[in-house]
Amino acid sequence: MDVIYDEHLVPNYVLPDPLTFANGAPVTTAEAWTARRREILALFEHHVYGVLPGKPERMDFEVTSVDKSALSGAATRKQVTAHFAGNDHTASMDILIYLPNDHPRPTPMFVGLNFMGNHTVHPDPGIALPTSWVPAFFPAAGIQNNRATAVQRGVNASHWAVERLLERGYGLATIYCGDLDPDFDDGFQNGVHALFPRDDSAGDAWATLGAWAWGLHRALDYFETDDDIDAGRVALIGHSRLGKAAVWAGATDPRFALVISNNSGCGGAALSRRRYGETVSIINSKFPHWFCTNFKRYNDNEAALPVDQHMLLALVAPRPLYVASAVEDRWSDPRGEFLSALHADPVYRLLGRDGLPAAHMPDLEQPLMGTIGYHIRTGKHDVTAYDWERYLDFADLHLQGA
Ligand code: GTR
Repeated sequence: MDVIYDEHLVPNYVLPDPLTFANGAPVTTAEAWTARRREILALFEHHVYGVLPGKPERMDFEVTSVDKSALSGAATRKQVTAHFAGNDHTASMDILIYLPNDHPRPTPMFVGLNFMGNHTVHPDPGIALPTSWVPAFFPAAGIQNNRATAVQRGVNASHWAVERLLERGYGLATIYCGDLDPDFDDGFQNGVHALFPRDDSAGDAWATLGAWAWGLHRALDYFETDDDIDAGRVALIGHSRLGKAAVWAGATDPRFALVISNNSGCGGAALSRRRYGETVSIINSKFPHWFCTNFKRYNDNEAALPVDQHMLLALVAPRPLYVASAVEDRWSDPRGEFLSALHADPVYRLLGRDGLPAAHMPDLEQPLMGTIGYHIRTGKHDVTAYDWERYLDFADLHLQGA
């Protein structure tokens, strides 16, 4: 089927109402929302992302290096390996952390997964190279046999405004997503899936997005043990497929104080029922390992989904939520991302928050900053300096009380 890039071709659809219980009863109080929230979470687990396990049998954190004068003295760089064991398997993830030296501790943080290895987020030569499988997204950048080399140091630095974060008083923590689960379909043998017995008899076993979200939860477990980090002020951010994982992680773990979706598109912030750009059936065929088995039932059958993605965003309420789009990123359906935020708004209002301060999609680079934030910027699918400045403004508003 042709990809829809024309608003006139978007089918008519009816969204499920986050504020109506499955039995038809209305949700009119914050207490009732707590029960409805549990219902919606269970629907996303069963039909979309699969059920996340909790902590593994064993987990410990090893601080492998601390450099108090990293980045010409602007930052303290810590590297921490989280070791996991369970089900006769082991796995580990490396957390790269920068903390600003010129701001008081404990530090409010941004945390997000990266696509290709911690060493790609900044040219800093002190960052350890990953030893796990890495994708050859930039073949020219010297990836051989899916192993990282020093040649890729900093190749994704434009996605990570490290110096700006530090200047504005925030720390950054990042983890290579492939430490948790390499991004290919291997039947869930590698990565952290092996730490738990697998039972997919109900079609709702966790898949790759789930493993990535799980790793973010474990990162927060680490932050809670680190006196330099303010674990109560952690903003979770993710771009694209890692934005899908970030929103799922934020929806399933209320310890994250703020959640940011950068161009997360289908299976992230965008409404599935619009079928604009990437659809459920396209994503499930290209990436069969991202979502749970049951999600395949909704290929070209979105109307049968008991949820849509505005309900995922509503699971973040009443915490601050920011959704960002890019005008040329039609594959991610910018309007569908906006509408999702708009249709999450009634839940924020029920909980006494101001929600999204607009009824219509704003013009380019006219950010909306309520408890829900939104912008659409010029340009393509990417994370840019413009995006980061808005996330920092939003974090100042909600995490610093400025
Ligand atoms: C695309 C995929 C999108 C998005 C993107 C990315 O190929 O269709 O859903 O996740 O990759 O992660 O950059």
